[in-house]
Amino acid sequence: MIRIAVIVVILASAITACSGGQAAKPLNQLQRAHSGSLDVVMLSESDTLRQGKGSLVLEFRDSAGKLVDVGTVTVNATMTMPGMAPMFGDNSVKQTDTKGRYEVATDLGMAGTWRFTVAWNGPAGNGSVSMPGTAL
Ligand SMILES: [Cu+2]
Repeated sequence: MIRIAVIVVILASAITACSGGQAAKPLNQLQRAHSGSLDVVMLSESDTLRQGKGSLVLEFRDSAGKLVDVGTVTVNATMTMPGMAPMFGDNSVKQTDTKGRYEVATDLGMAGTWRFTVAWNGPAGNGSVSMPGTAL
């Protein structure tokens, strides 16, 4: 009887897993920073950012957790290393069909901890936050 229950549970979870169809993979929150009433959230399909070409998602949320359209967004990534000139990542930001959510194509030339500066200018005013991000 227990064995049947286990099989039922496994089948149920398999069906749940498949019912997503072509829905996007769930995203992991990598970082979150506040600026006034805005939360800036960095998300990725994996647990880290990727060295070389990769991608991340930025979301802007109000204190109630709702997405906020912030207009134009820029992302700069730098890495400082002792005794070396700082490195710069190459990021291109694209607004998605969902207001307040942005896709960022990243190109991070080295594994390690990068410092991201996210700036915005639009309906929610302008501002910027800084957050770390680890590329592997
Ligand atoms: Cu470096």
